[in-house]
Amino acid sequence: MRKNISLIGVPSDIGAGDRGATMGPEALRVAGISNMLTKLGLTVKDTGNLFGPKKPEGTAIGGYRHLRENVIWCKNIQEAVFSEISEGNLPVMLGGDHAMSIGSIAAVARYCASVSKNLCVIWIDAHSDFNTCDTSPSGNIHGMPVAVAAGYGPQELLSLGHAVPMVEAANIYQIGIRSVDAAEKQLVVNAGVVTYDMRCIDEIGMREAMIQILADVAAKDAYIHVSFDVDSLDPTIAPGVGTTIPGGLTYREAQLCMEMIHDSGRMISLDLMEINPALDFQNSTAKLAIELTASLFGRQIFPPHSHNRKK
Ligand SMILES: [Mn+2]
Repeated sequence: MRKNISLIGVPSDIGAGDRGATMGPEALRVAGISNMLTKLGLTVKDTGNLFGPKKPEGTAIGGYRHLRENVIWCKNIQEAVFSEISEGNLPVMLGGDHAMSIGSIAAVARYCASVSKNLCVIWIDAHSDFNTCDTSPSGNIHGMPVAVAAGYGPQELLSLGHAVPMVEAANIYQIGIRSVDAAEKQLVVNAGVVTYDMRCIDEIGMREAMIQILADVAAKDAYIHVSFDVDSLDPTIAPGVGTTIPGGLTYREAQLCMEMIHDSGRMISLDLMEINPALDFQNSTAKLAIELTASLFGRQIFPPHSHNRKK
């Protein structure tokens, strides 16, 4: 894994229904993200925050809320993330609402294409985020980024990528899903996104789910972009999100997921998304996100399978 980490703050709530994800990047800094990564032996550069339009009032136009402003944000993100990843750094986007991942995935997909490497996306979320203007009840673009990455969406967003789709749907692995709109469900199935929903995690367990996903990624010899929406976690441990859905990932399920992604050695970029301090309790959700991110970057209780465990 790359050892030079570039933090990129994206204080946007432009794609969300609720206000407040604009404070996410600061919450992650206050919770100590730089310090944690440095302690793991990594070199950390905080590039500061990107700028973009503030959220205007208003409802959806043509099925999209604030499409023009979303495009400006995602274009800025695409440029910043591409620049960092091209210099050999590992970009970590501090969100911000999840629509911003359109920008980071556009950048990472462009980079992978430029070095002739396959890309897989591990999308950890309560929602599929696979709406289009025809299926979205709200028009909020943070419910659409996976659809855009897979080639479904408005031209203004699709054209941020090097190609359409940015990522093949079959290379997108979703974990923690438990809230999908009815019409959206059909799109996810038709597109061929790989879905490990909460029932699946209940039935086979996180370990088996990750073994399957990472074996698939290894067979494709791909880099991994991790897009982590903190609403994937159970709301009892992660209250600071706009769209809490019961029945989410437990602390240990999430930790094991992160630990196993780290062990693959394939992660090339990361989004930490949808932390909303306005809805949080004493910054606990940002602190939890830092705990999980530490595992993603190699913090271990013991080296796996190396100590005096009974065979
Ligand atoms: Mn999401």
